[in-house]
Formats: sequence, structure tokens, C-alpha cells
Amino acid sequence: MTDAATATAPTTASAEPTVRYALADGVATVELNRPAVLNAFDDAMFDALAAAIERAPRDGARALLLTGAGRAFCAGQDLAALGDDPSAQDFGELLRRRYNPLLLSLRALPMPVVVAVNGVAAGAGMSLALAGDIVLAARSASFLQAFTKIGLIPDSGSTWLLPRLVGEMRARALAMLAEKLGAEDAQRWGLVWEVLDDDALMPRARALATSLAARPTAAFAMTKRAFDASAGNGLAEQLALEADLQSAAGRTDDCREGIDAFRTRRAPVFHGR
Ligand code: T3D
Repeated sequence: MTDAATATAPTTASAEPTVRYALADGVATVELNRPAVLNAFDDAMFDALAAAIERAPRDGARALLLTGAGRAFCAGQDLAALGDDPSAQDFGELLRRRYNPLLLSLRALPMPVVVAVNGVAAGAGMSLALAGDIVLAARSASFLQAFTKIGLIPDSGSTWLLPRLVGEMRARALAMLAEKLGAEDAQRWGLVWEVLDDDALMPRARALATSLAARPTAAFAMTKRAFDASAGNGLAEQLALEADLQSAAGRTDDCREGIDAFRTRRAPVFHGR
């Protein structure tokens, strides 16, 4: 990352940080950094990612870009870190304590989350990728619901996100067959917004995140709330929520600026408030 990078939560005083964090042009760039194990989650990486998600809004970031170091995005739970007798653990407890709060905090970030899937996204790593607002993928990237291969069920939001993105049939087949889905198929199925040649992925992801960060990000935060709520709402409730959020959006400086810029035929300058 750039020299503006701030390392987050190294495993030891001298070790590489398990997550790299950098802030530039309103974009918090967060890179999972355990490439030797395809950025699989151990406790340190959980803590570091949770800290980065919490830090971005405090730093004034207006977009977050999430990616992985090396040849993978994230291989899900670090299966080696589960100890000698993994089945002695309560995996549900690990979800409640670690994955679930992490996914919810990422999803609730009041800014656009761009995910650049640079390689394989497996297990909870796939769930993490799908939790973004706009997902870009390298042409060589792939998506794998690895869970059932090891006798587990899809978690970290995959049973919620997947059917909404690709429909029930494809979601169930992906979960049960646990076959890799290539980036181009993932785009055709609606899991990915854009597929790019591998070396074009990060420049495009940075440009997109930077562009989003300069737009009316308070309205984006409300847009996210509306979409997330829609899954549990009937039409009447959703219309009511849209009206409430639109009242708030209409009172922002950005809305005043957007309308004035349109009327005076100039480019708007948004500040995210
Ligand atoms: O509460 C709970 O804990 C339950 C929560 C579960 C959430 C989950 O995420 S469950 C699913 C866990 N993830 C997996 O099962 C994926 C396991 N990995 C793979 O299937 C494959 O590695 C991939 C398909 C992702 C990539 O395959 P490939 O051939 O490109 O790479 P590789 O050779 O398998 O892996 C490269 C290295 O990364 C290798 O280490 P080595 O031999 O070079 O020293 C491999 O062991 C390591 N690695 C990959 N995934 C993991 C991992 N090490 C630990 N944990 C991993 N998940």
C-alpha cells in the first residue's frame, strides 16, 4: 500500500499486519494480508478487520475498498487455527462472537463498500465479498461455497445474500455442489458488477471508490438502509421508510447543492452531509 498506509493489528511486534489500512482521497482501503494461507481468517485478522471497519468512518472516509493480498481474496475460516480437535469447538459460538458482528458492521457502514475480488473467495470469504455494495472481480477470480465440503453449512450471511443475488435454485446448487464459480459466470448470475483483466482490477476499483467518495455519500448511506430493510418489509412499510429517509436526504447540504448545481448548470461539489 502507499506510504499513507497504517498497519493494523500485527500478529507480533515485528510481523506483517494481517490487515493493511490506508486512507487517501476519502477512500479507506482495507487489504486482507495473510497471503500464505489465502487470507484465511484467524483471530488476529478478525480483530484487525473489525478495527479497520470501525475506524473508516471515524477517519472521515466516504468509501471503503476491500481486497486481498496475493493470489486470493479470502479462503474463509483458517482451518488450521481451529486447533487439534476442531469438532470439539462450538462453531456457532464462533459465528456469534466473530463472523456475525463483523458482517453486520461491514454491511452497516454508512458509505459505499467496493469489494475487489482479486482471486478465490471461499467459505466465509465468499460471504464477505458478497456483503459489499459493489463487487468487482478479476477475470481469474472465483467464488466457492466451500462449507459443505467440510460438513458445515453456508454461514456469515451466505444463506441470506446468495438467494437474493442469484435466486433460490442457483443458491442451493452452489451450496450443495460446492463447485467453483468463475468470475464471468458470477457476473452473469448477478454476484459481480464488473469483471476486469487481473492487472486492471485494482486501478478500476480505486477509481470507482474514489469517484463514489466524491458523491453524495449521506444519500448512499440512506440508500443502503432502504435496500437492507426491504428484505423484511412489505410494500407499504417500505414506502413509509423511503418517505422518512427522503425527508432526511432532502435536508442534506448535498441535496441543496445537487439541485442548485442542476439549476445553474454546473458540476456539483458534494461533502457527504
Ligand atoms: O464457526 C466456524 O468456524 C465455522 C465458520 C466457517 C466459515 C468458513 O469459512 S468454513 C470454510 C472454510 N474454508 C474452506 O474450507 C476453504 C479451504 N480452502 C480451499 O478449499 C482451497 O484452498 C481453495 C479452493 C480456497 C484454493 O485452492 P488452491 O488449490 O488454489 O490453493 P491451496 O493449495 O489449497 O491453498 C494454498 C495454501 O493456503 C495451502 O497452504 P500450503 O500447503 O501452501 O502451506 C492451504 O493449506 C492454505 N489454505 C487455503 N485455505 C485455507 C488454508 N489454510 C487454512 N485455512 C484455510 N481455509
